[in-house]
This record gives sequence, structure tokens and C-alpha cells, in this order.
Amino acid sequence: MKFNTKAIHGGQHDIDPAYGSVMPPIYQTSTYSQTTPGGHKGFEYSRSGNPTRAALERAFASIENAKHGLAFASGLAAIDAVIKLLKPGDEVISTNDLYGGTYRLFTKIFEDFGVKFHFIGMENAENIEAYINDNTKLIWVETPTNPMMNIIDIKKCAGIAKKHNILLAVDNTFATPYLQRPMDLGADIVMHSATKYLGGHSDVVMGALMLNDDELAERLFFIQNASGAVCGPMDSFLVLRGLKTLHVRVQRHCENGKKVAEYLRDHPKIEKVYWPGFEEHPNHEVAKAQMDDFGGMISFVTKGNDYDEAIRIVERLKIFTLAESLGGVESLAGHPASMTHASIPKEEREKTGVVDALIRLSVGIEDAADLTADLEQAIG
Ligand code: P1T
Repeated sequence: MKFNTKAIHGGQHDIDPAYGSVMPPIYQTSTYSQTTPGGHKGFEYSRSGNPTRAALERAFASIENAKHGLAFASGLAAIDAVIKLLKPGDEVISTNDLYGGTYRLFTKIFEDFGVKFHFIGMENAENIEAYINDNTKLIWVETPTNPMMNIIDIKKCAGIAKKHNILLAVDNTFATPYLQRPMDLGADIVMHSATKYLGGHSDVVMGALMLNDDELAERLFFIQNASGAVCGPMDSFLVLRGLKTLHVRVQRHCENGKKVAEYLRDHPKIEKVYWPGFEEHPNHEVAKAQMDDFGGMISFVTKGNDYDEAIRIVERLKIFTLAESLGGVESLAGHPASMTHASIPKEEREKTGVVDALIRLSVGIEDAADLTADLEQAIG
């Protein structure tokens, strides 16, 4: 099955044997009757499993070319489950530019449990080797990174991980499986904030993990059930509905993203635009090789790195909404230093380019001319 067909039909067999509904029923139930202890029809309690969530989890697996899918209450809950595979003393090598909440989870929660994190630049995947020792259990890659749009070579990371028998997890939130399929490039775990492009309509908070290895999937299913950060049936339904248009939406995000990125690059009041579709992007060739297009996420800084001017721009925008999050049909603008990445200490985030004058755009699927006109009136 090709991707566009999978987005609509992947894993959606036998969803309603009772009436043949085309969409799965929303099984809004916490529990299921049993004829005798253990005598049930495959579901016993909705933390462990729910038919609507199961339909979504099969769809998650399908779109990432994975065998297993797991849905969580949020993207961070999915990441939390992955780190719970580890024990005190274990070490993780992570991308240094990444979502602020992921950094906060790693440093403020799991470091206290004795897990050690190395945050490093992975634009040259070879950099990873120097940090590997006997305790290294996981490589955590976000690509494109949030918010600097760095590109990391997934295939090279997978080669290094395999050589040293380390797990490779890829946060594929920014790219989506429509553009990039980490499983095919050798990742062990794919993670998503399904809140973003997978859901696509800014109406649900959810996370996803996709896996091939049966034993790893079993361990993560155990953690999902034992820790309990699952999503509800209504949210499962909404994300399943969102998935059905993922390919059409992301195609338009890419088209609009290109137009907005090019508009900003040519603007005399803009200092620098970060978007992997530009030939001058340091890892443009890697992006071209591992992505099918370059997406609708763009970051930029104003001329002279002017913080006040950046704030004025985000305040003046009318079609772009100033808000956290990304990946919905509507365009959003964010100020990472004070919003999504505020939990990273200033000196740390500035090392990776997250300066106070940085603005991040999630380019939506409105008319591109309206979006550039909005930026024109806001930048002035
Ligand atoms: O918000 P949540 O569903 O828990 O997902 C966390 C998360 C994980 N990974 C990436 C790459 C993310 O961007 C996020 C969430 N990010 C935002 C809310 C944001 O505005 O960047």
C-alpha cells in the first residue's frame, strides 16, 4: 500500500463487525463485561486497551512502516515511557537542540533518577561516537530539530547505534511520516507529538510510539499500561480522523512553507531564515536524501538580532496566531525563548541559536499570499 492509501486505510480492518461503520465507534467505556474471570472479547480495562485506541494504534504503526503502535496522553508521556526503559547509571546521547519540554523531562525528572544525558550537536553524526561508553543505552534524535531546523542523518545514527548495540529513537514530529520514515532508515523507536501534524487540527494533545521489535514493543506496552499515561477514546477518534488527511495537509504545508521561507529570506529586515529546503542550509543534502520535502516549520531572526522588534512582529501578526504548538491547519507564530524553550537555561539555548530575537513559524494551509501579506504588515 502506498502512503496516501495507508493514511486512510492503514490498520483499519474489521473496525465495526456489528454494523460496518466506516469510522470506528467511539468506545467511551472504562471497562468490559466478562462472562467468567478472563472471559472477555479482547478488552478488559481501557487503560490496558480500548477498541478505538487500538484502531488508532494500528494506523500509527501503518503510517510509520512499523509493526506496533502505541498511543499516549501526550508527546511527553510517550517520551517518558521510552526513558523508563532505562535504569539508574544508564546514559543517553541526545540532540542538543530539541523541544524545551523534552529537555526539561530529561534534566529535571530523569537526571534525579540517575539517568545521565549528554546533549550534543549531531549535525555530524560522527560526533556521537566520542560520547559512547558501556553505559550508553539510547540515542535520542530530533530531526528537523525544534526550533533551529537542524538536520541529523538518521541512517548514519542508526549505523552507529547498531554497531554499539544501542537503541535509536527518532522524534519525527516536525517531519511526519509523509516526509520522513525513520524506521526504514534503521531507527528502533519512532516518537511523535501527535498533538501536531498527525492530529493536525489543534484540538487534541497526544503522543505516539512506533516500533518493529516485538520484545521492545512488549516492554513499552507494559510501561504504557503500568504507568497509565494513555489517551481517551474520543481523542483517539479525533486523531484517527486527522490522519486521513495527513498527506494532503502536509503537501500544502510544504508548498506554503517554501513560499513563506523564500519571502522571509528576501526581506531586508530579516537577518537569517532557518529552513532545510534552502541550498545554503548546512545539511540540505541530508534533508534531500532522507526527506521527501522540507515541511512548513521555519525559524528566523530579525536584522541586528533585535528582541524588541521580534516581539513587535509577533504581536502585530493577524492571521498567524501567537501560540505554542505547531502542525495544525492554521498558521501559528511562537517566540521560543519565552514560550516553548523557556525551560532551557538562556546560556544553553543560546549556544544552539535560540536567541531572544528568534521567531518560529508553523506555516498552515491557508492561502500563501495571505500569509506573506500578514508577515509584510507585521514586519513593516
Ligand atoms: O506537547 P506534547 O504533545 O507533550 O509533545 C511534546 C513534544 C515532543 N517533541 C516535539 C518535537 C515537540 O515539538 C513537542 C511539543 N512541542 C510544542 C508544544 C511546541 O510548540 O514546540
